[in-house]
Amino acid sequence: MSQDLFPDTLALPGLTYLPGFALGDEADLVRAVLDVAQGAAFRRMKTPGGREMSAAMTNCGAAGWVSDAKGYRYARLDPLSGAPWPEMPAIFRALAERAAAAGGFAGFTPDMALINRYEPGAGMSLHQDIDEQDFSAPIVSVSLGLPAVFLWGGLSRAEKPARLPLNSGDVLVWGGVARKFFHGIAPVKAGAHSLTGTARLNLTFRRAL
Ligand code: MD6
Ligand code: FE
Repeated sequence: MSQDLFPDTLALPGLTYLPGFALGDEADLVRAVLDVAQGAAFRRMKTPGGREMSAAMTNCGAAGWVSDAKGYRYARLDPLSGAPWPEMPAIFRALAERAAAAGGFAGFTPDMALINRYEPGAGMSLHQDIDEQDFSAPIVSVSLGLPAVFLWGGLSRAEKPARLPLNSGDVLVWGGVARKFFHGIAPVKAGAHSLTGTARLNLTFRRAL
């Protein structure tokens, strides 16, 4: 269709928006998040500056993203338990690979997923994802539960971000020229969702190691 009022993908340079791409998998994905959290609990990490982040996090796969007084990094062991992070659920990997292909990154296989949980009022200030080894790999981001507004900046923190509303089941694939763009999440508004209750969950699949 040449004039599609409701495109099922929207591509900005380096960012592909796949609305509803994960809708059929929502319930299984939420169950898998709860499984991961049984092995590696959600926790609110501290920034290197000593502030507690408002989103709670956990990880699965070969490494986990961690933040503490020593800085931001990927760690093969969960600092809370001293054990490896839970394995990545098969449904996570399958979805991430399908979405990456839909976003122009066929062949991407994530080695880990960072899972963020936002309760109302929690958000994430503008940041770059630059702790990974391989910037040729994209990031695949899956939203579940309460809606949120994604803030989409540029290569400098000073650029005023665009605001992209995200709903449960929406997927972003992100890489190439935009791989190091600043981005964030506006404070999540209170609400209720049948699968996640009062929370928004976000999965970001990465090639970290
Ligand atoms: C979030 N996401 O949606 C936070 N980073 O909860 C991110 O920080 C993010 O969605 C890189 C690529 C996609 C993302
Ligand atoms: Fe990020």
